[in-house]
Amino acid sequence: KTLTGQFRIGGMTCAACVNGVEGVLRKVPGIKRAVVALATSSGEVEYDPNVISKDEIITAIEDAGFEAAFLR
Ligand code: 9UX
Repeated sequence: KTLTGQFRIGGMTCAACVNGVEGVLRKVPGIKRAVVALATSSGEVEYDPNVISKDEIITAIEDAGFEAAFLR
């Protein structure tokens, strides 16, 4: 099973931030795909809800030093 979640990600100011957030997310177990956009301060994540929750994805983003909120 795969779900798609969209997140608002605050605090990214350059392309390296984007790469950093994507790199962190892609290493998290249960996350299958992560695409982060600087222009919209957002990211889309495909994940296995049996392995990781939306709240845990937000925590992973925050642990990387950015602000995160669930969009839908
Ligand atoms: Mo860019 Mo982000 O220089 O934490 S990597 S500001």
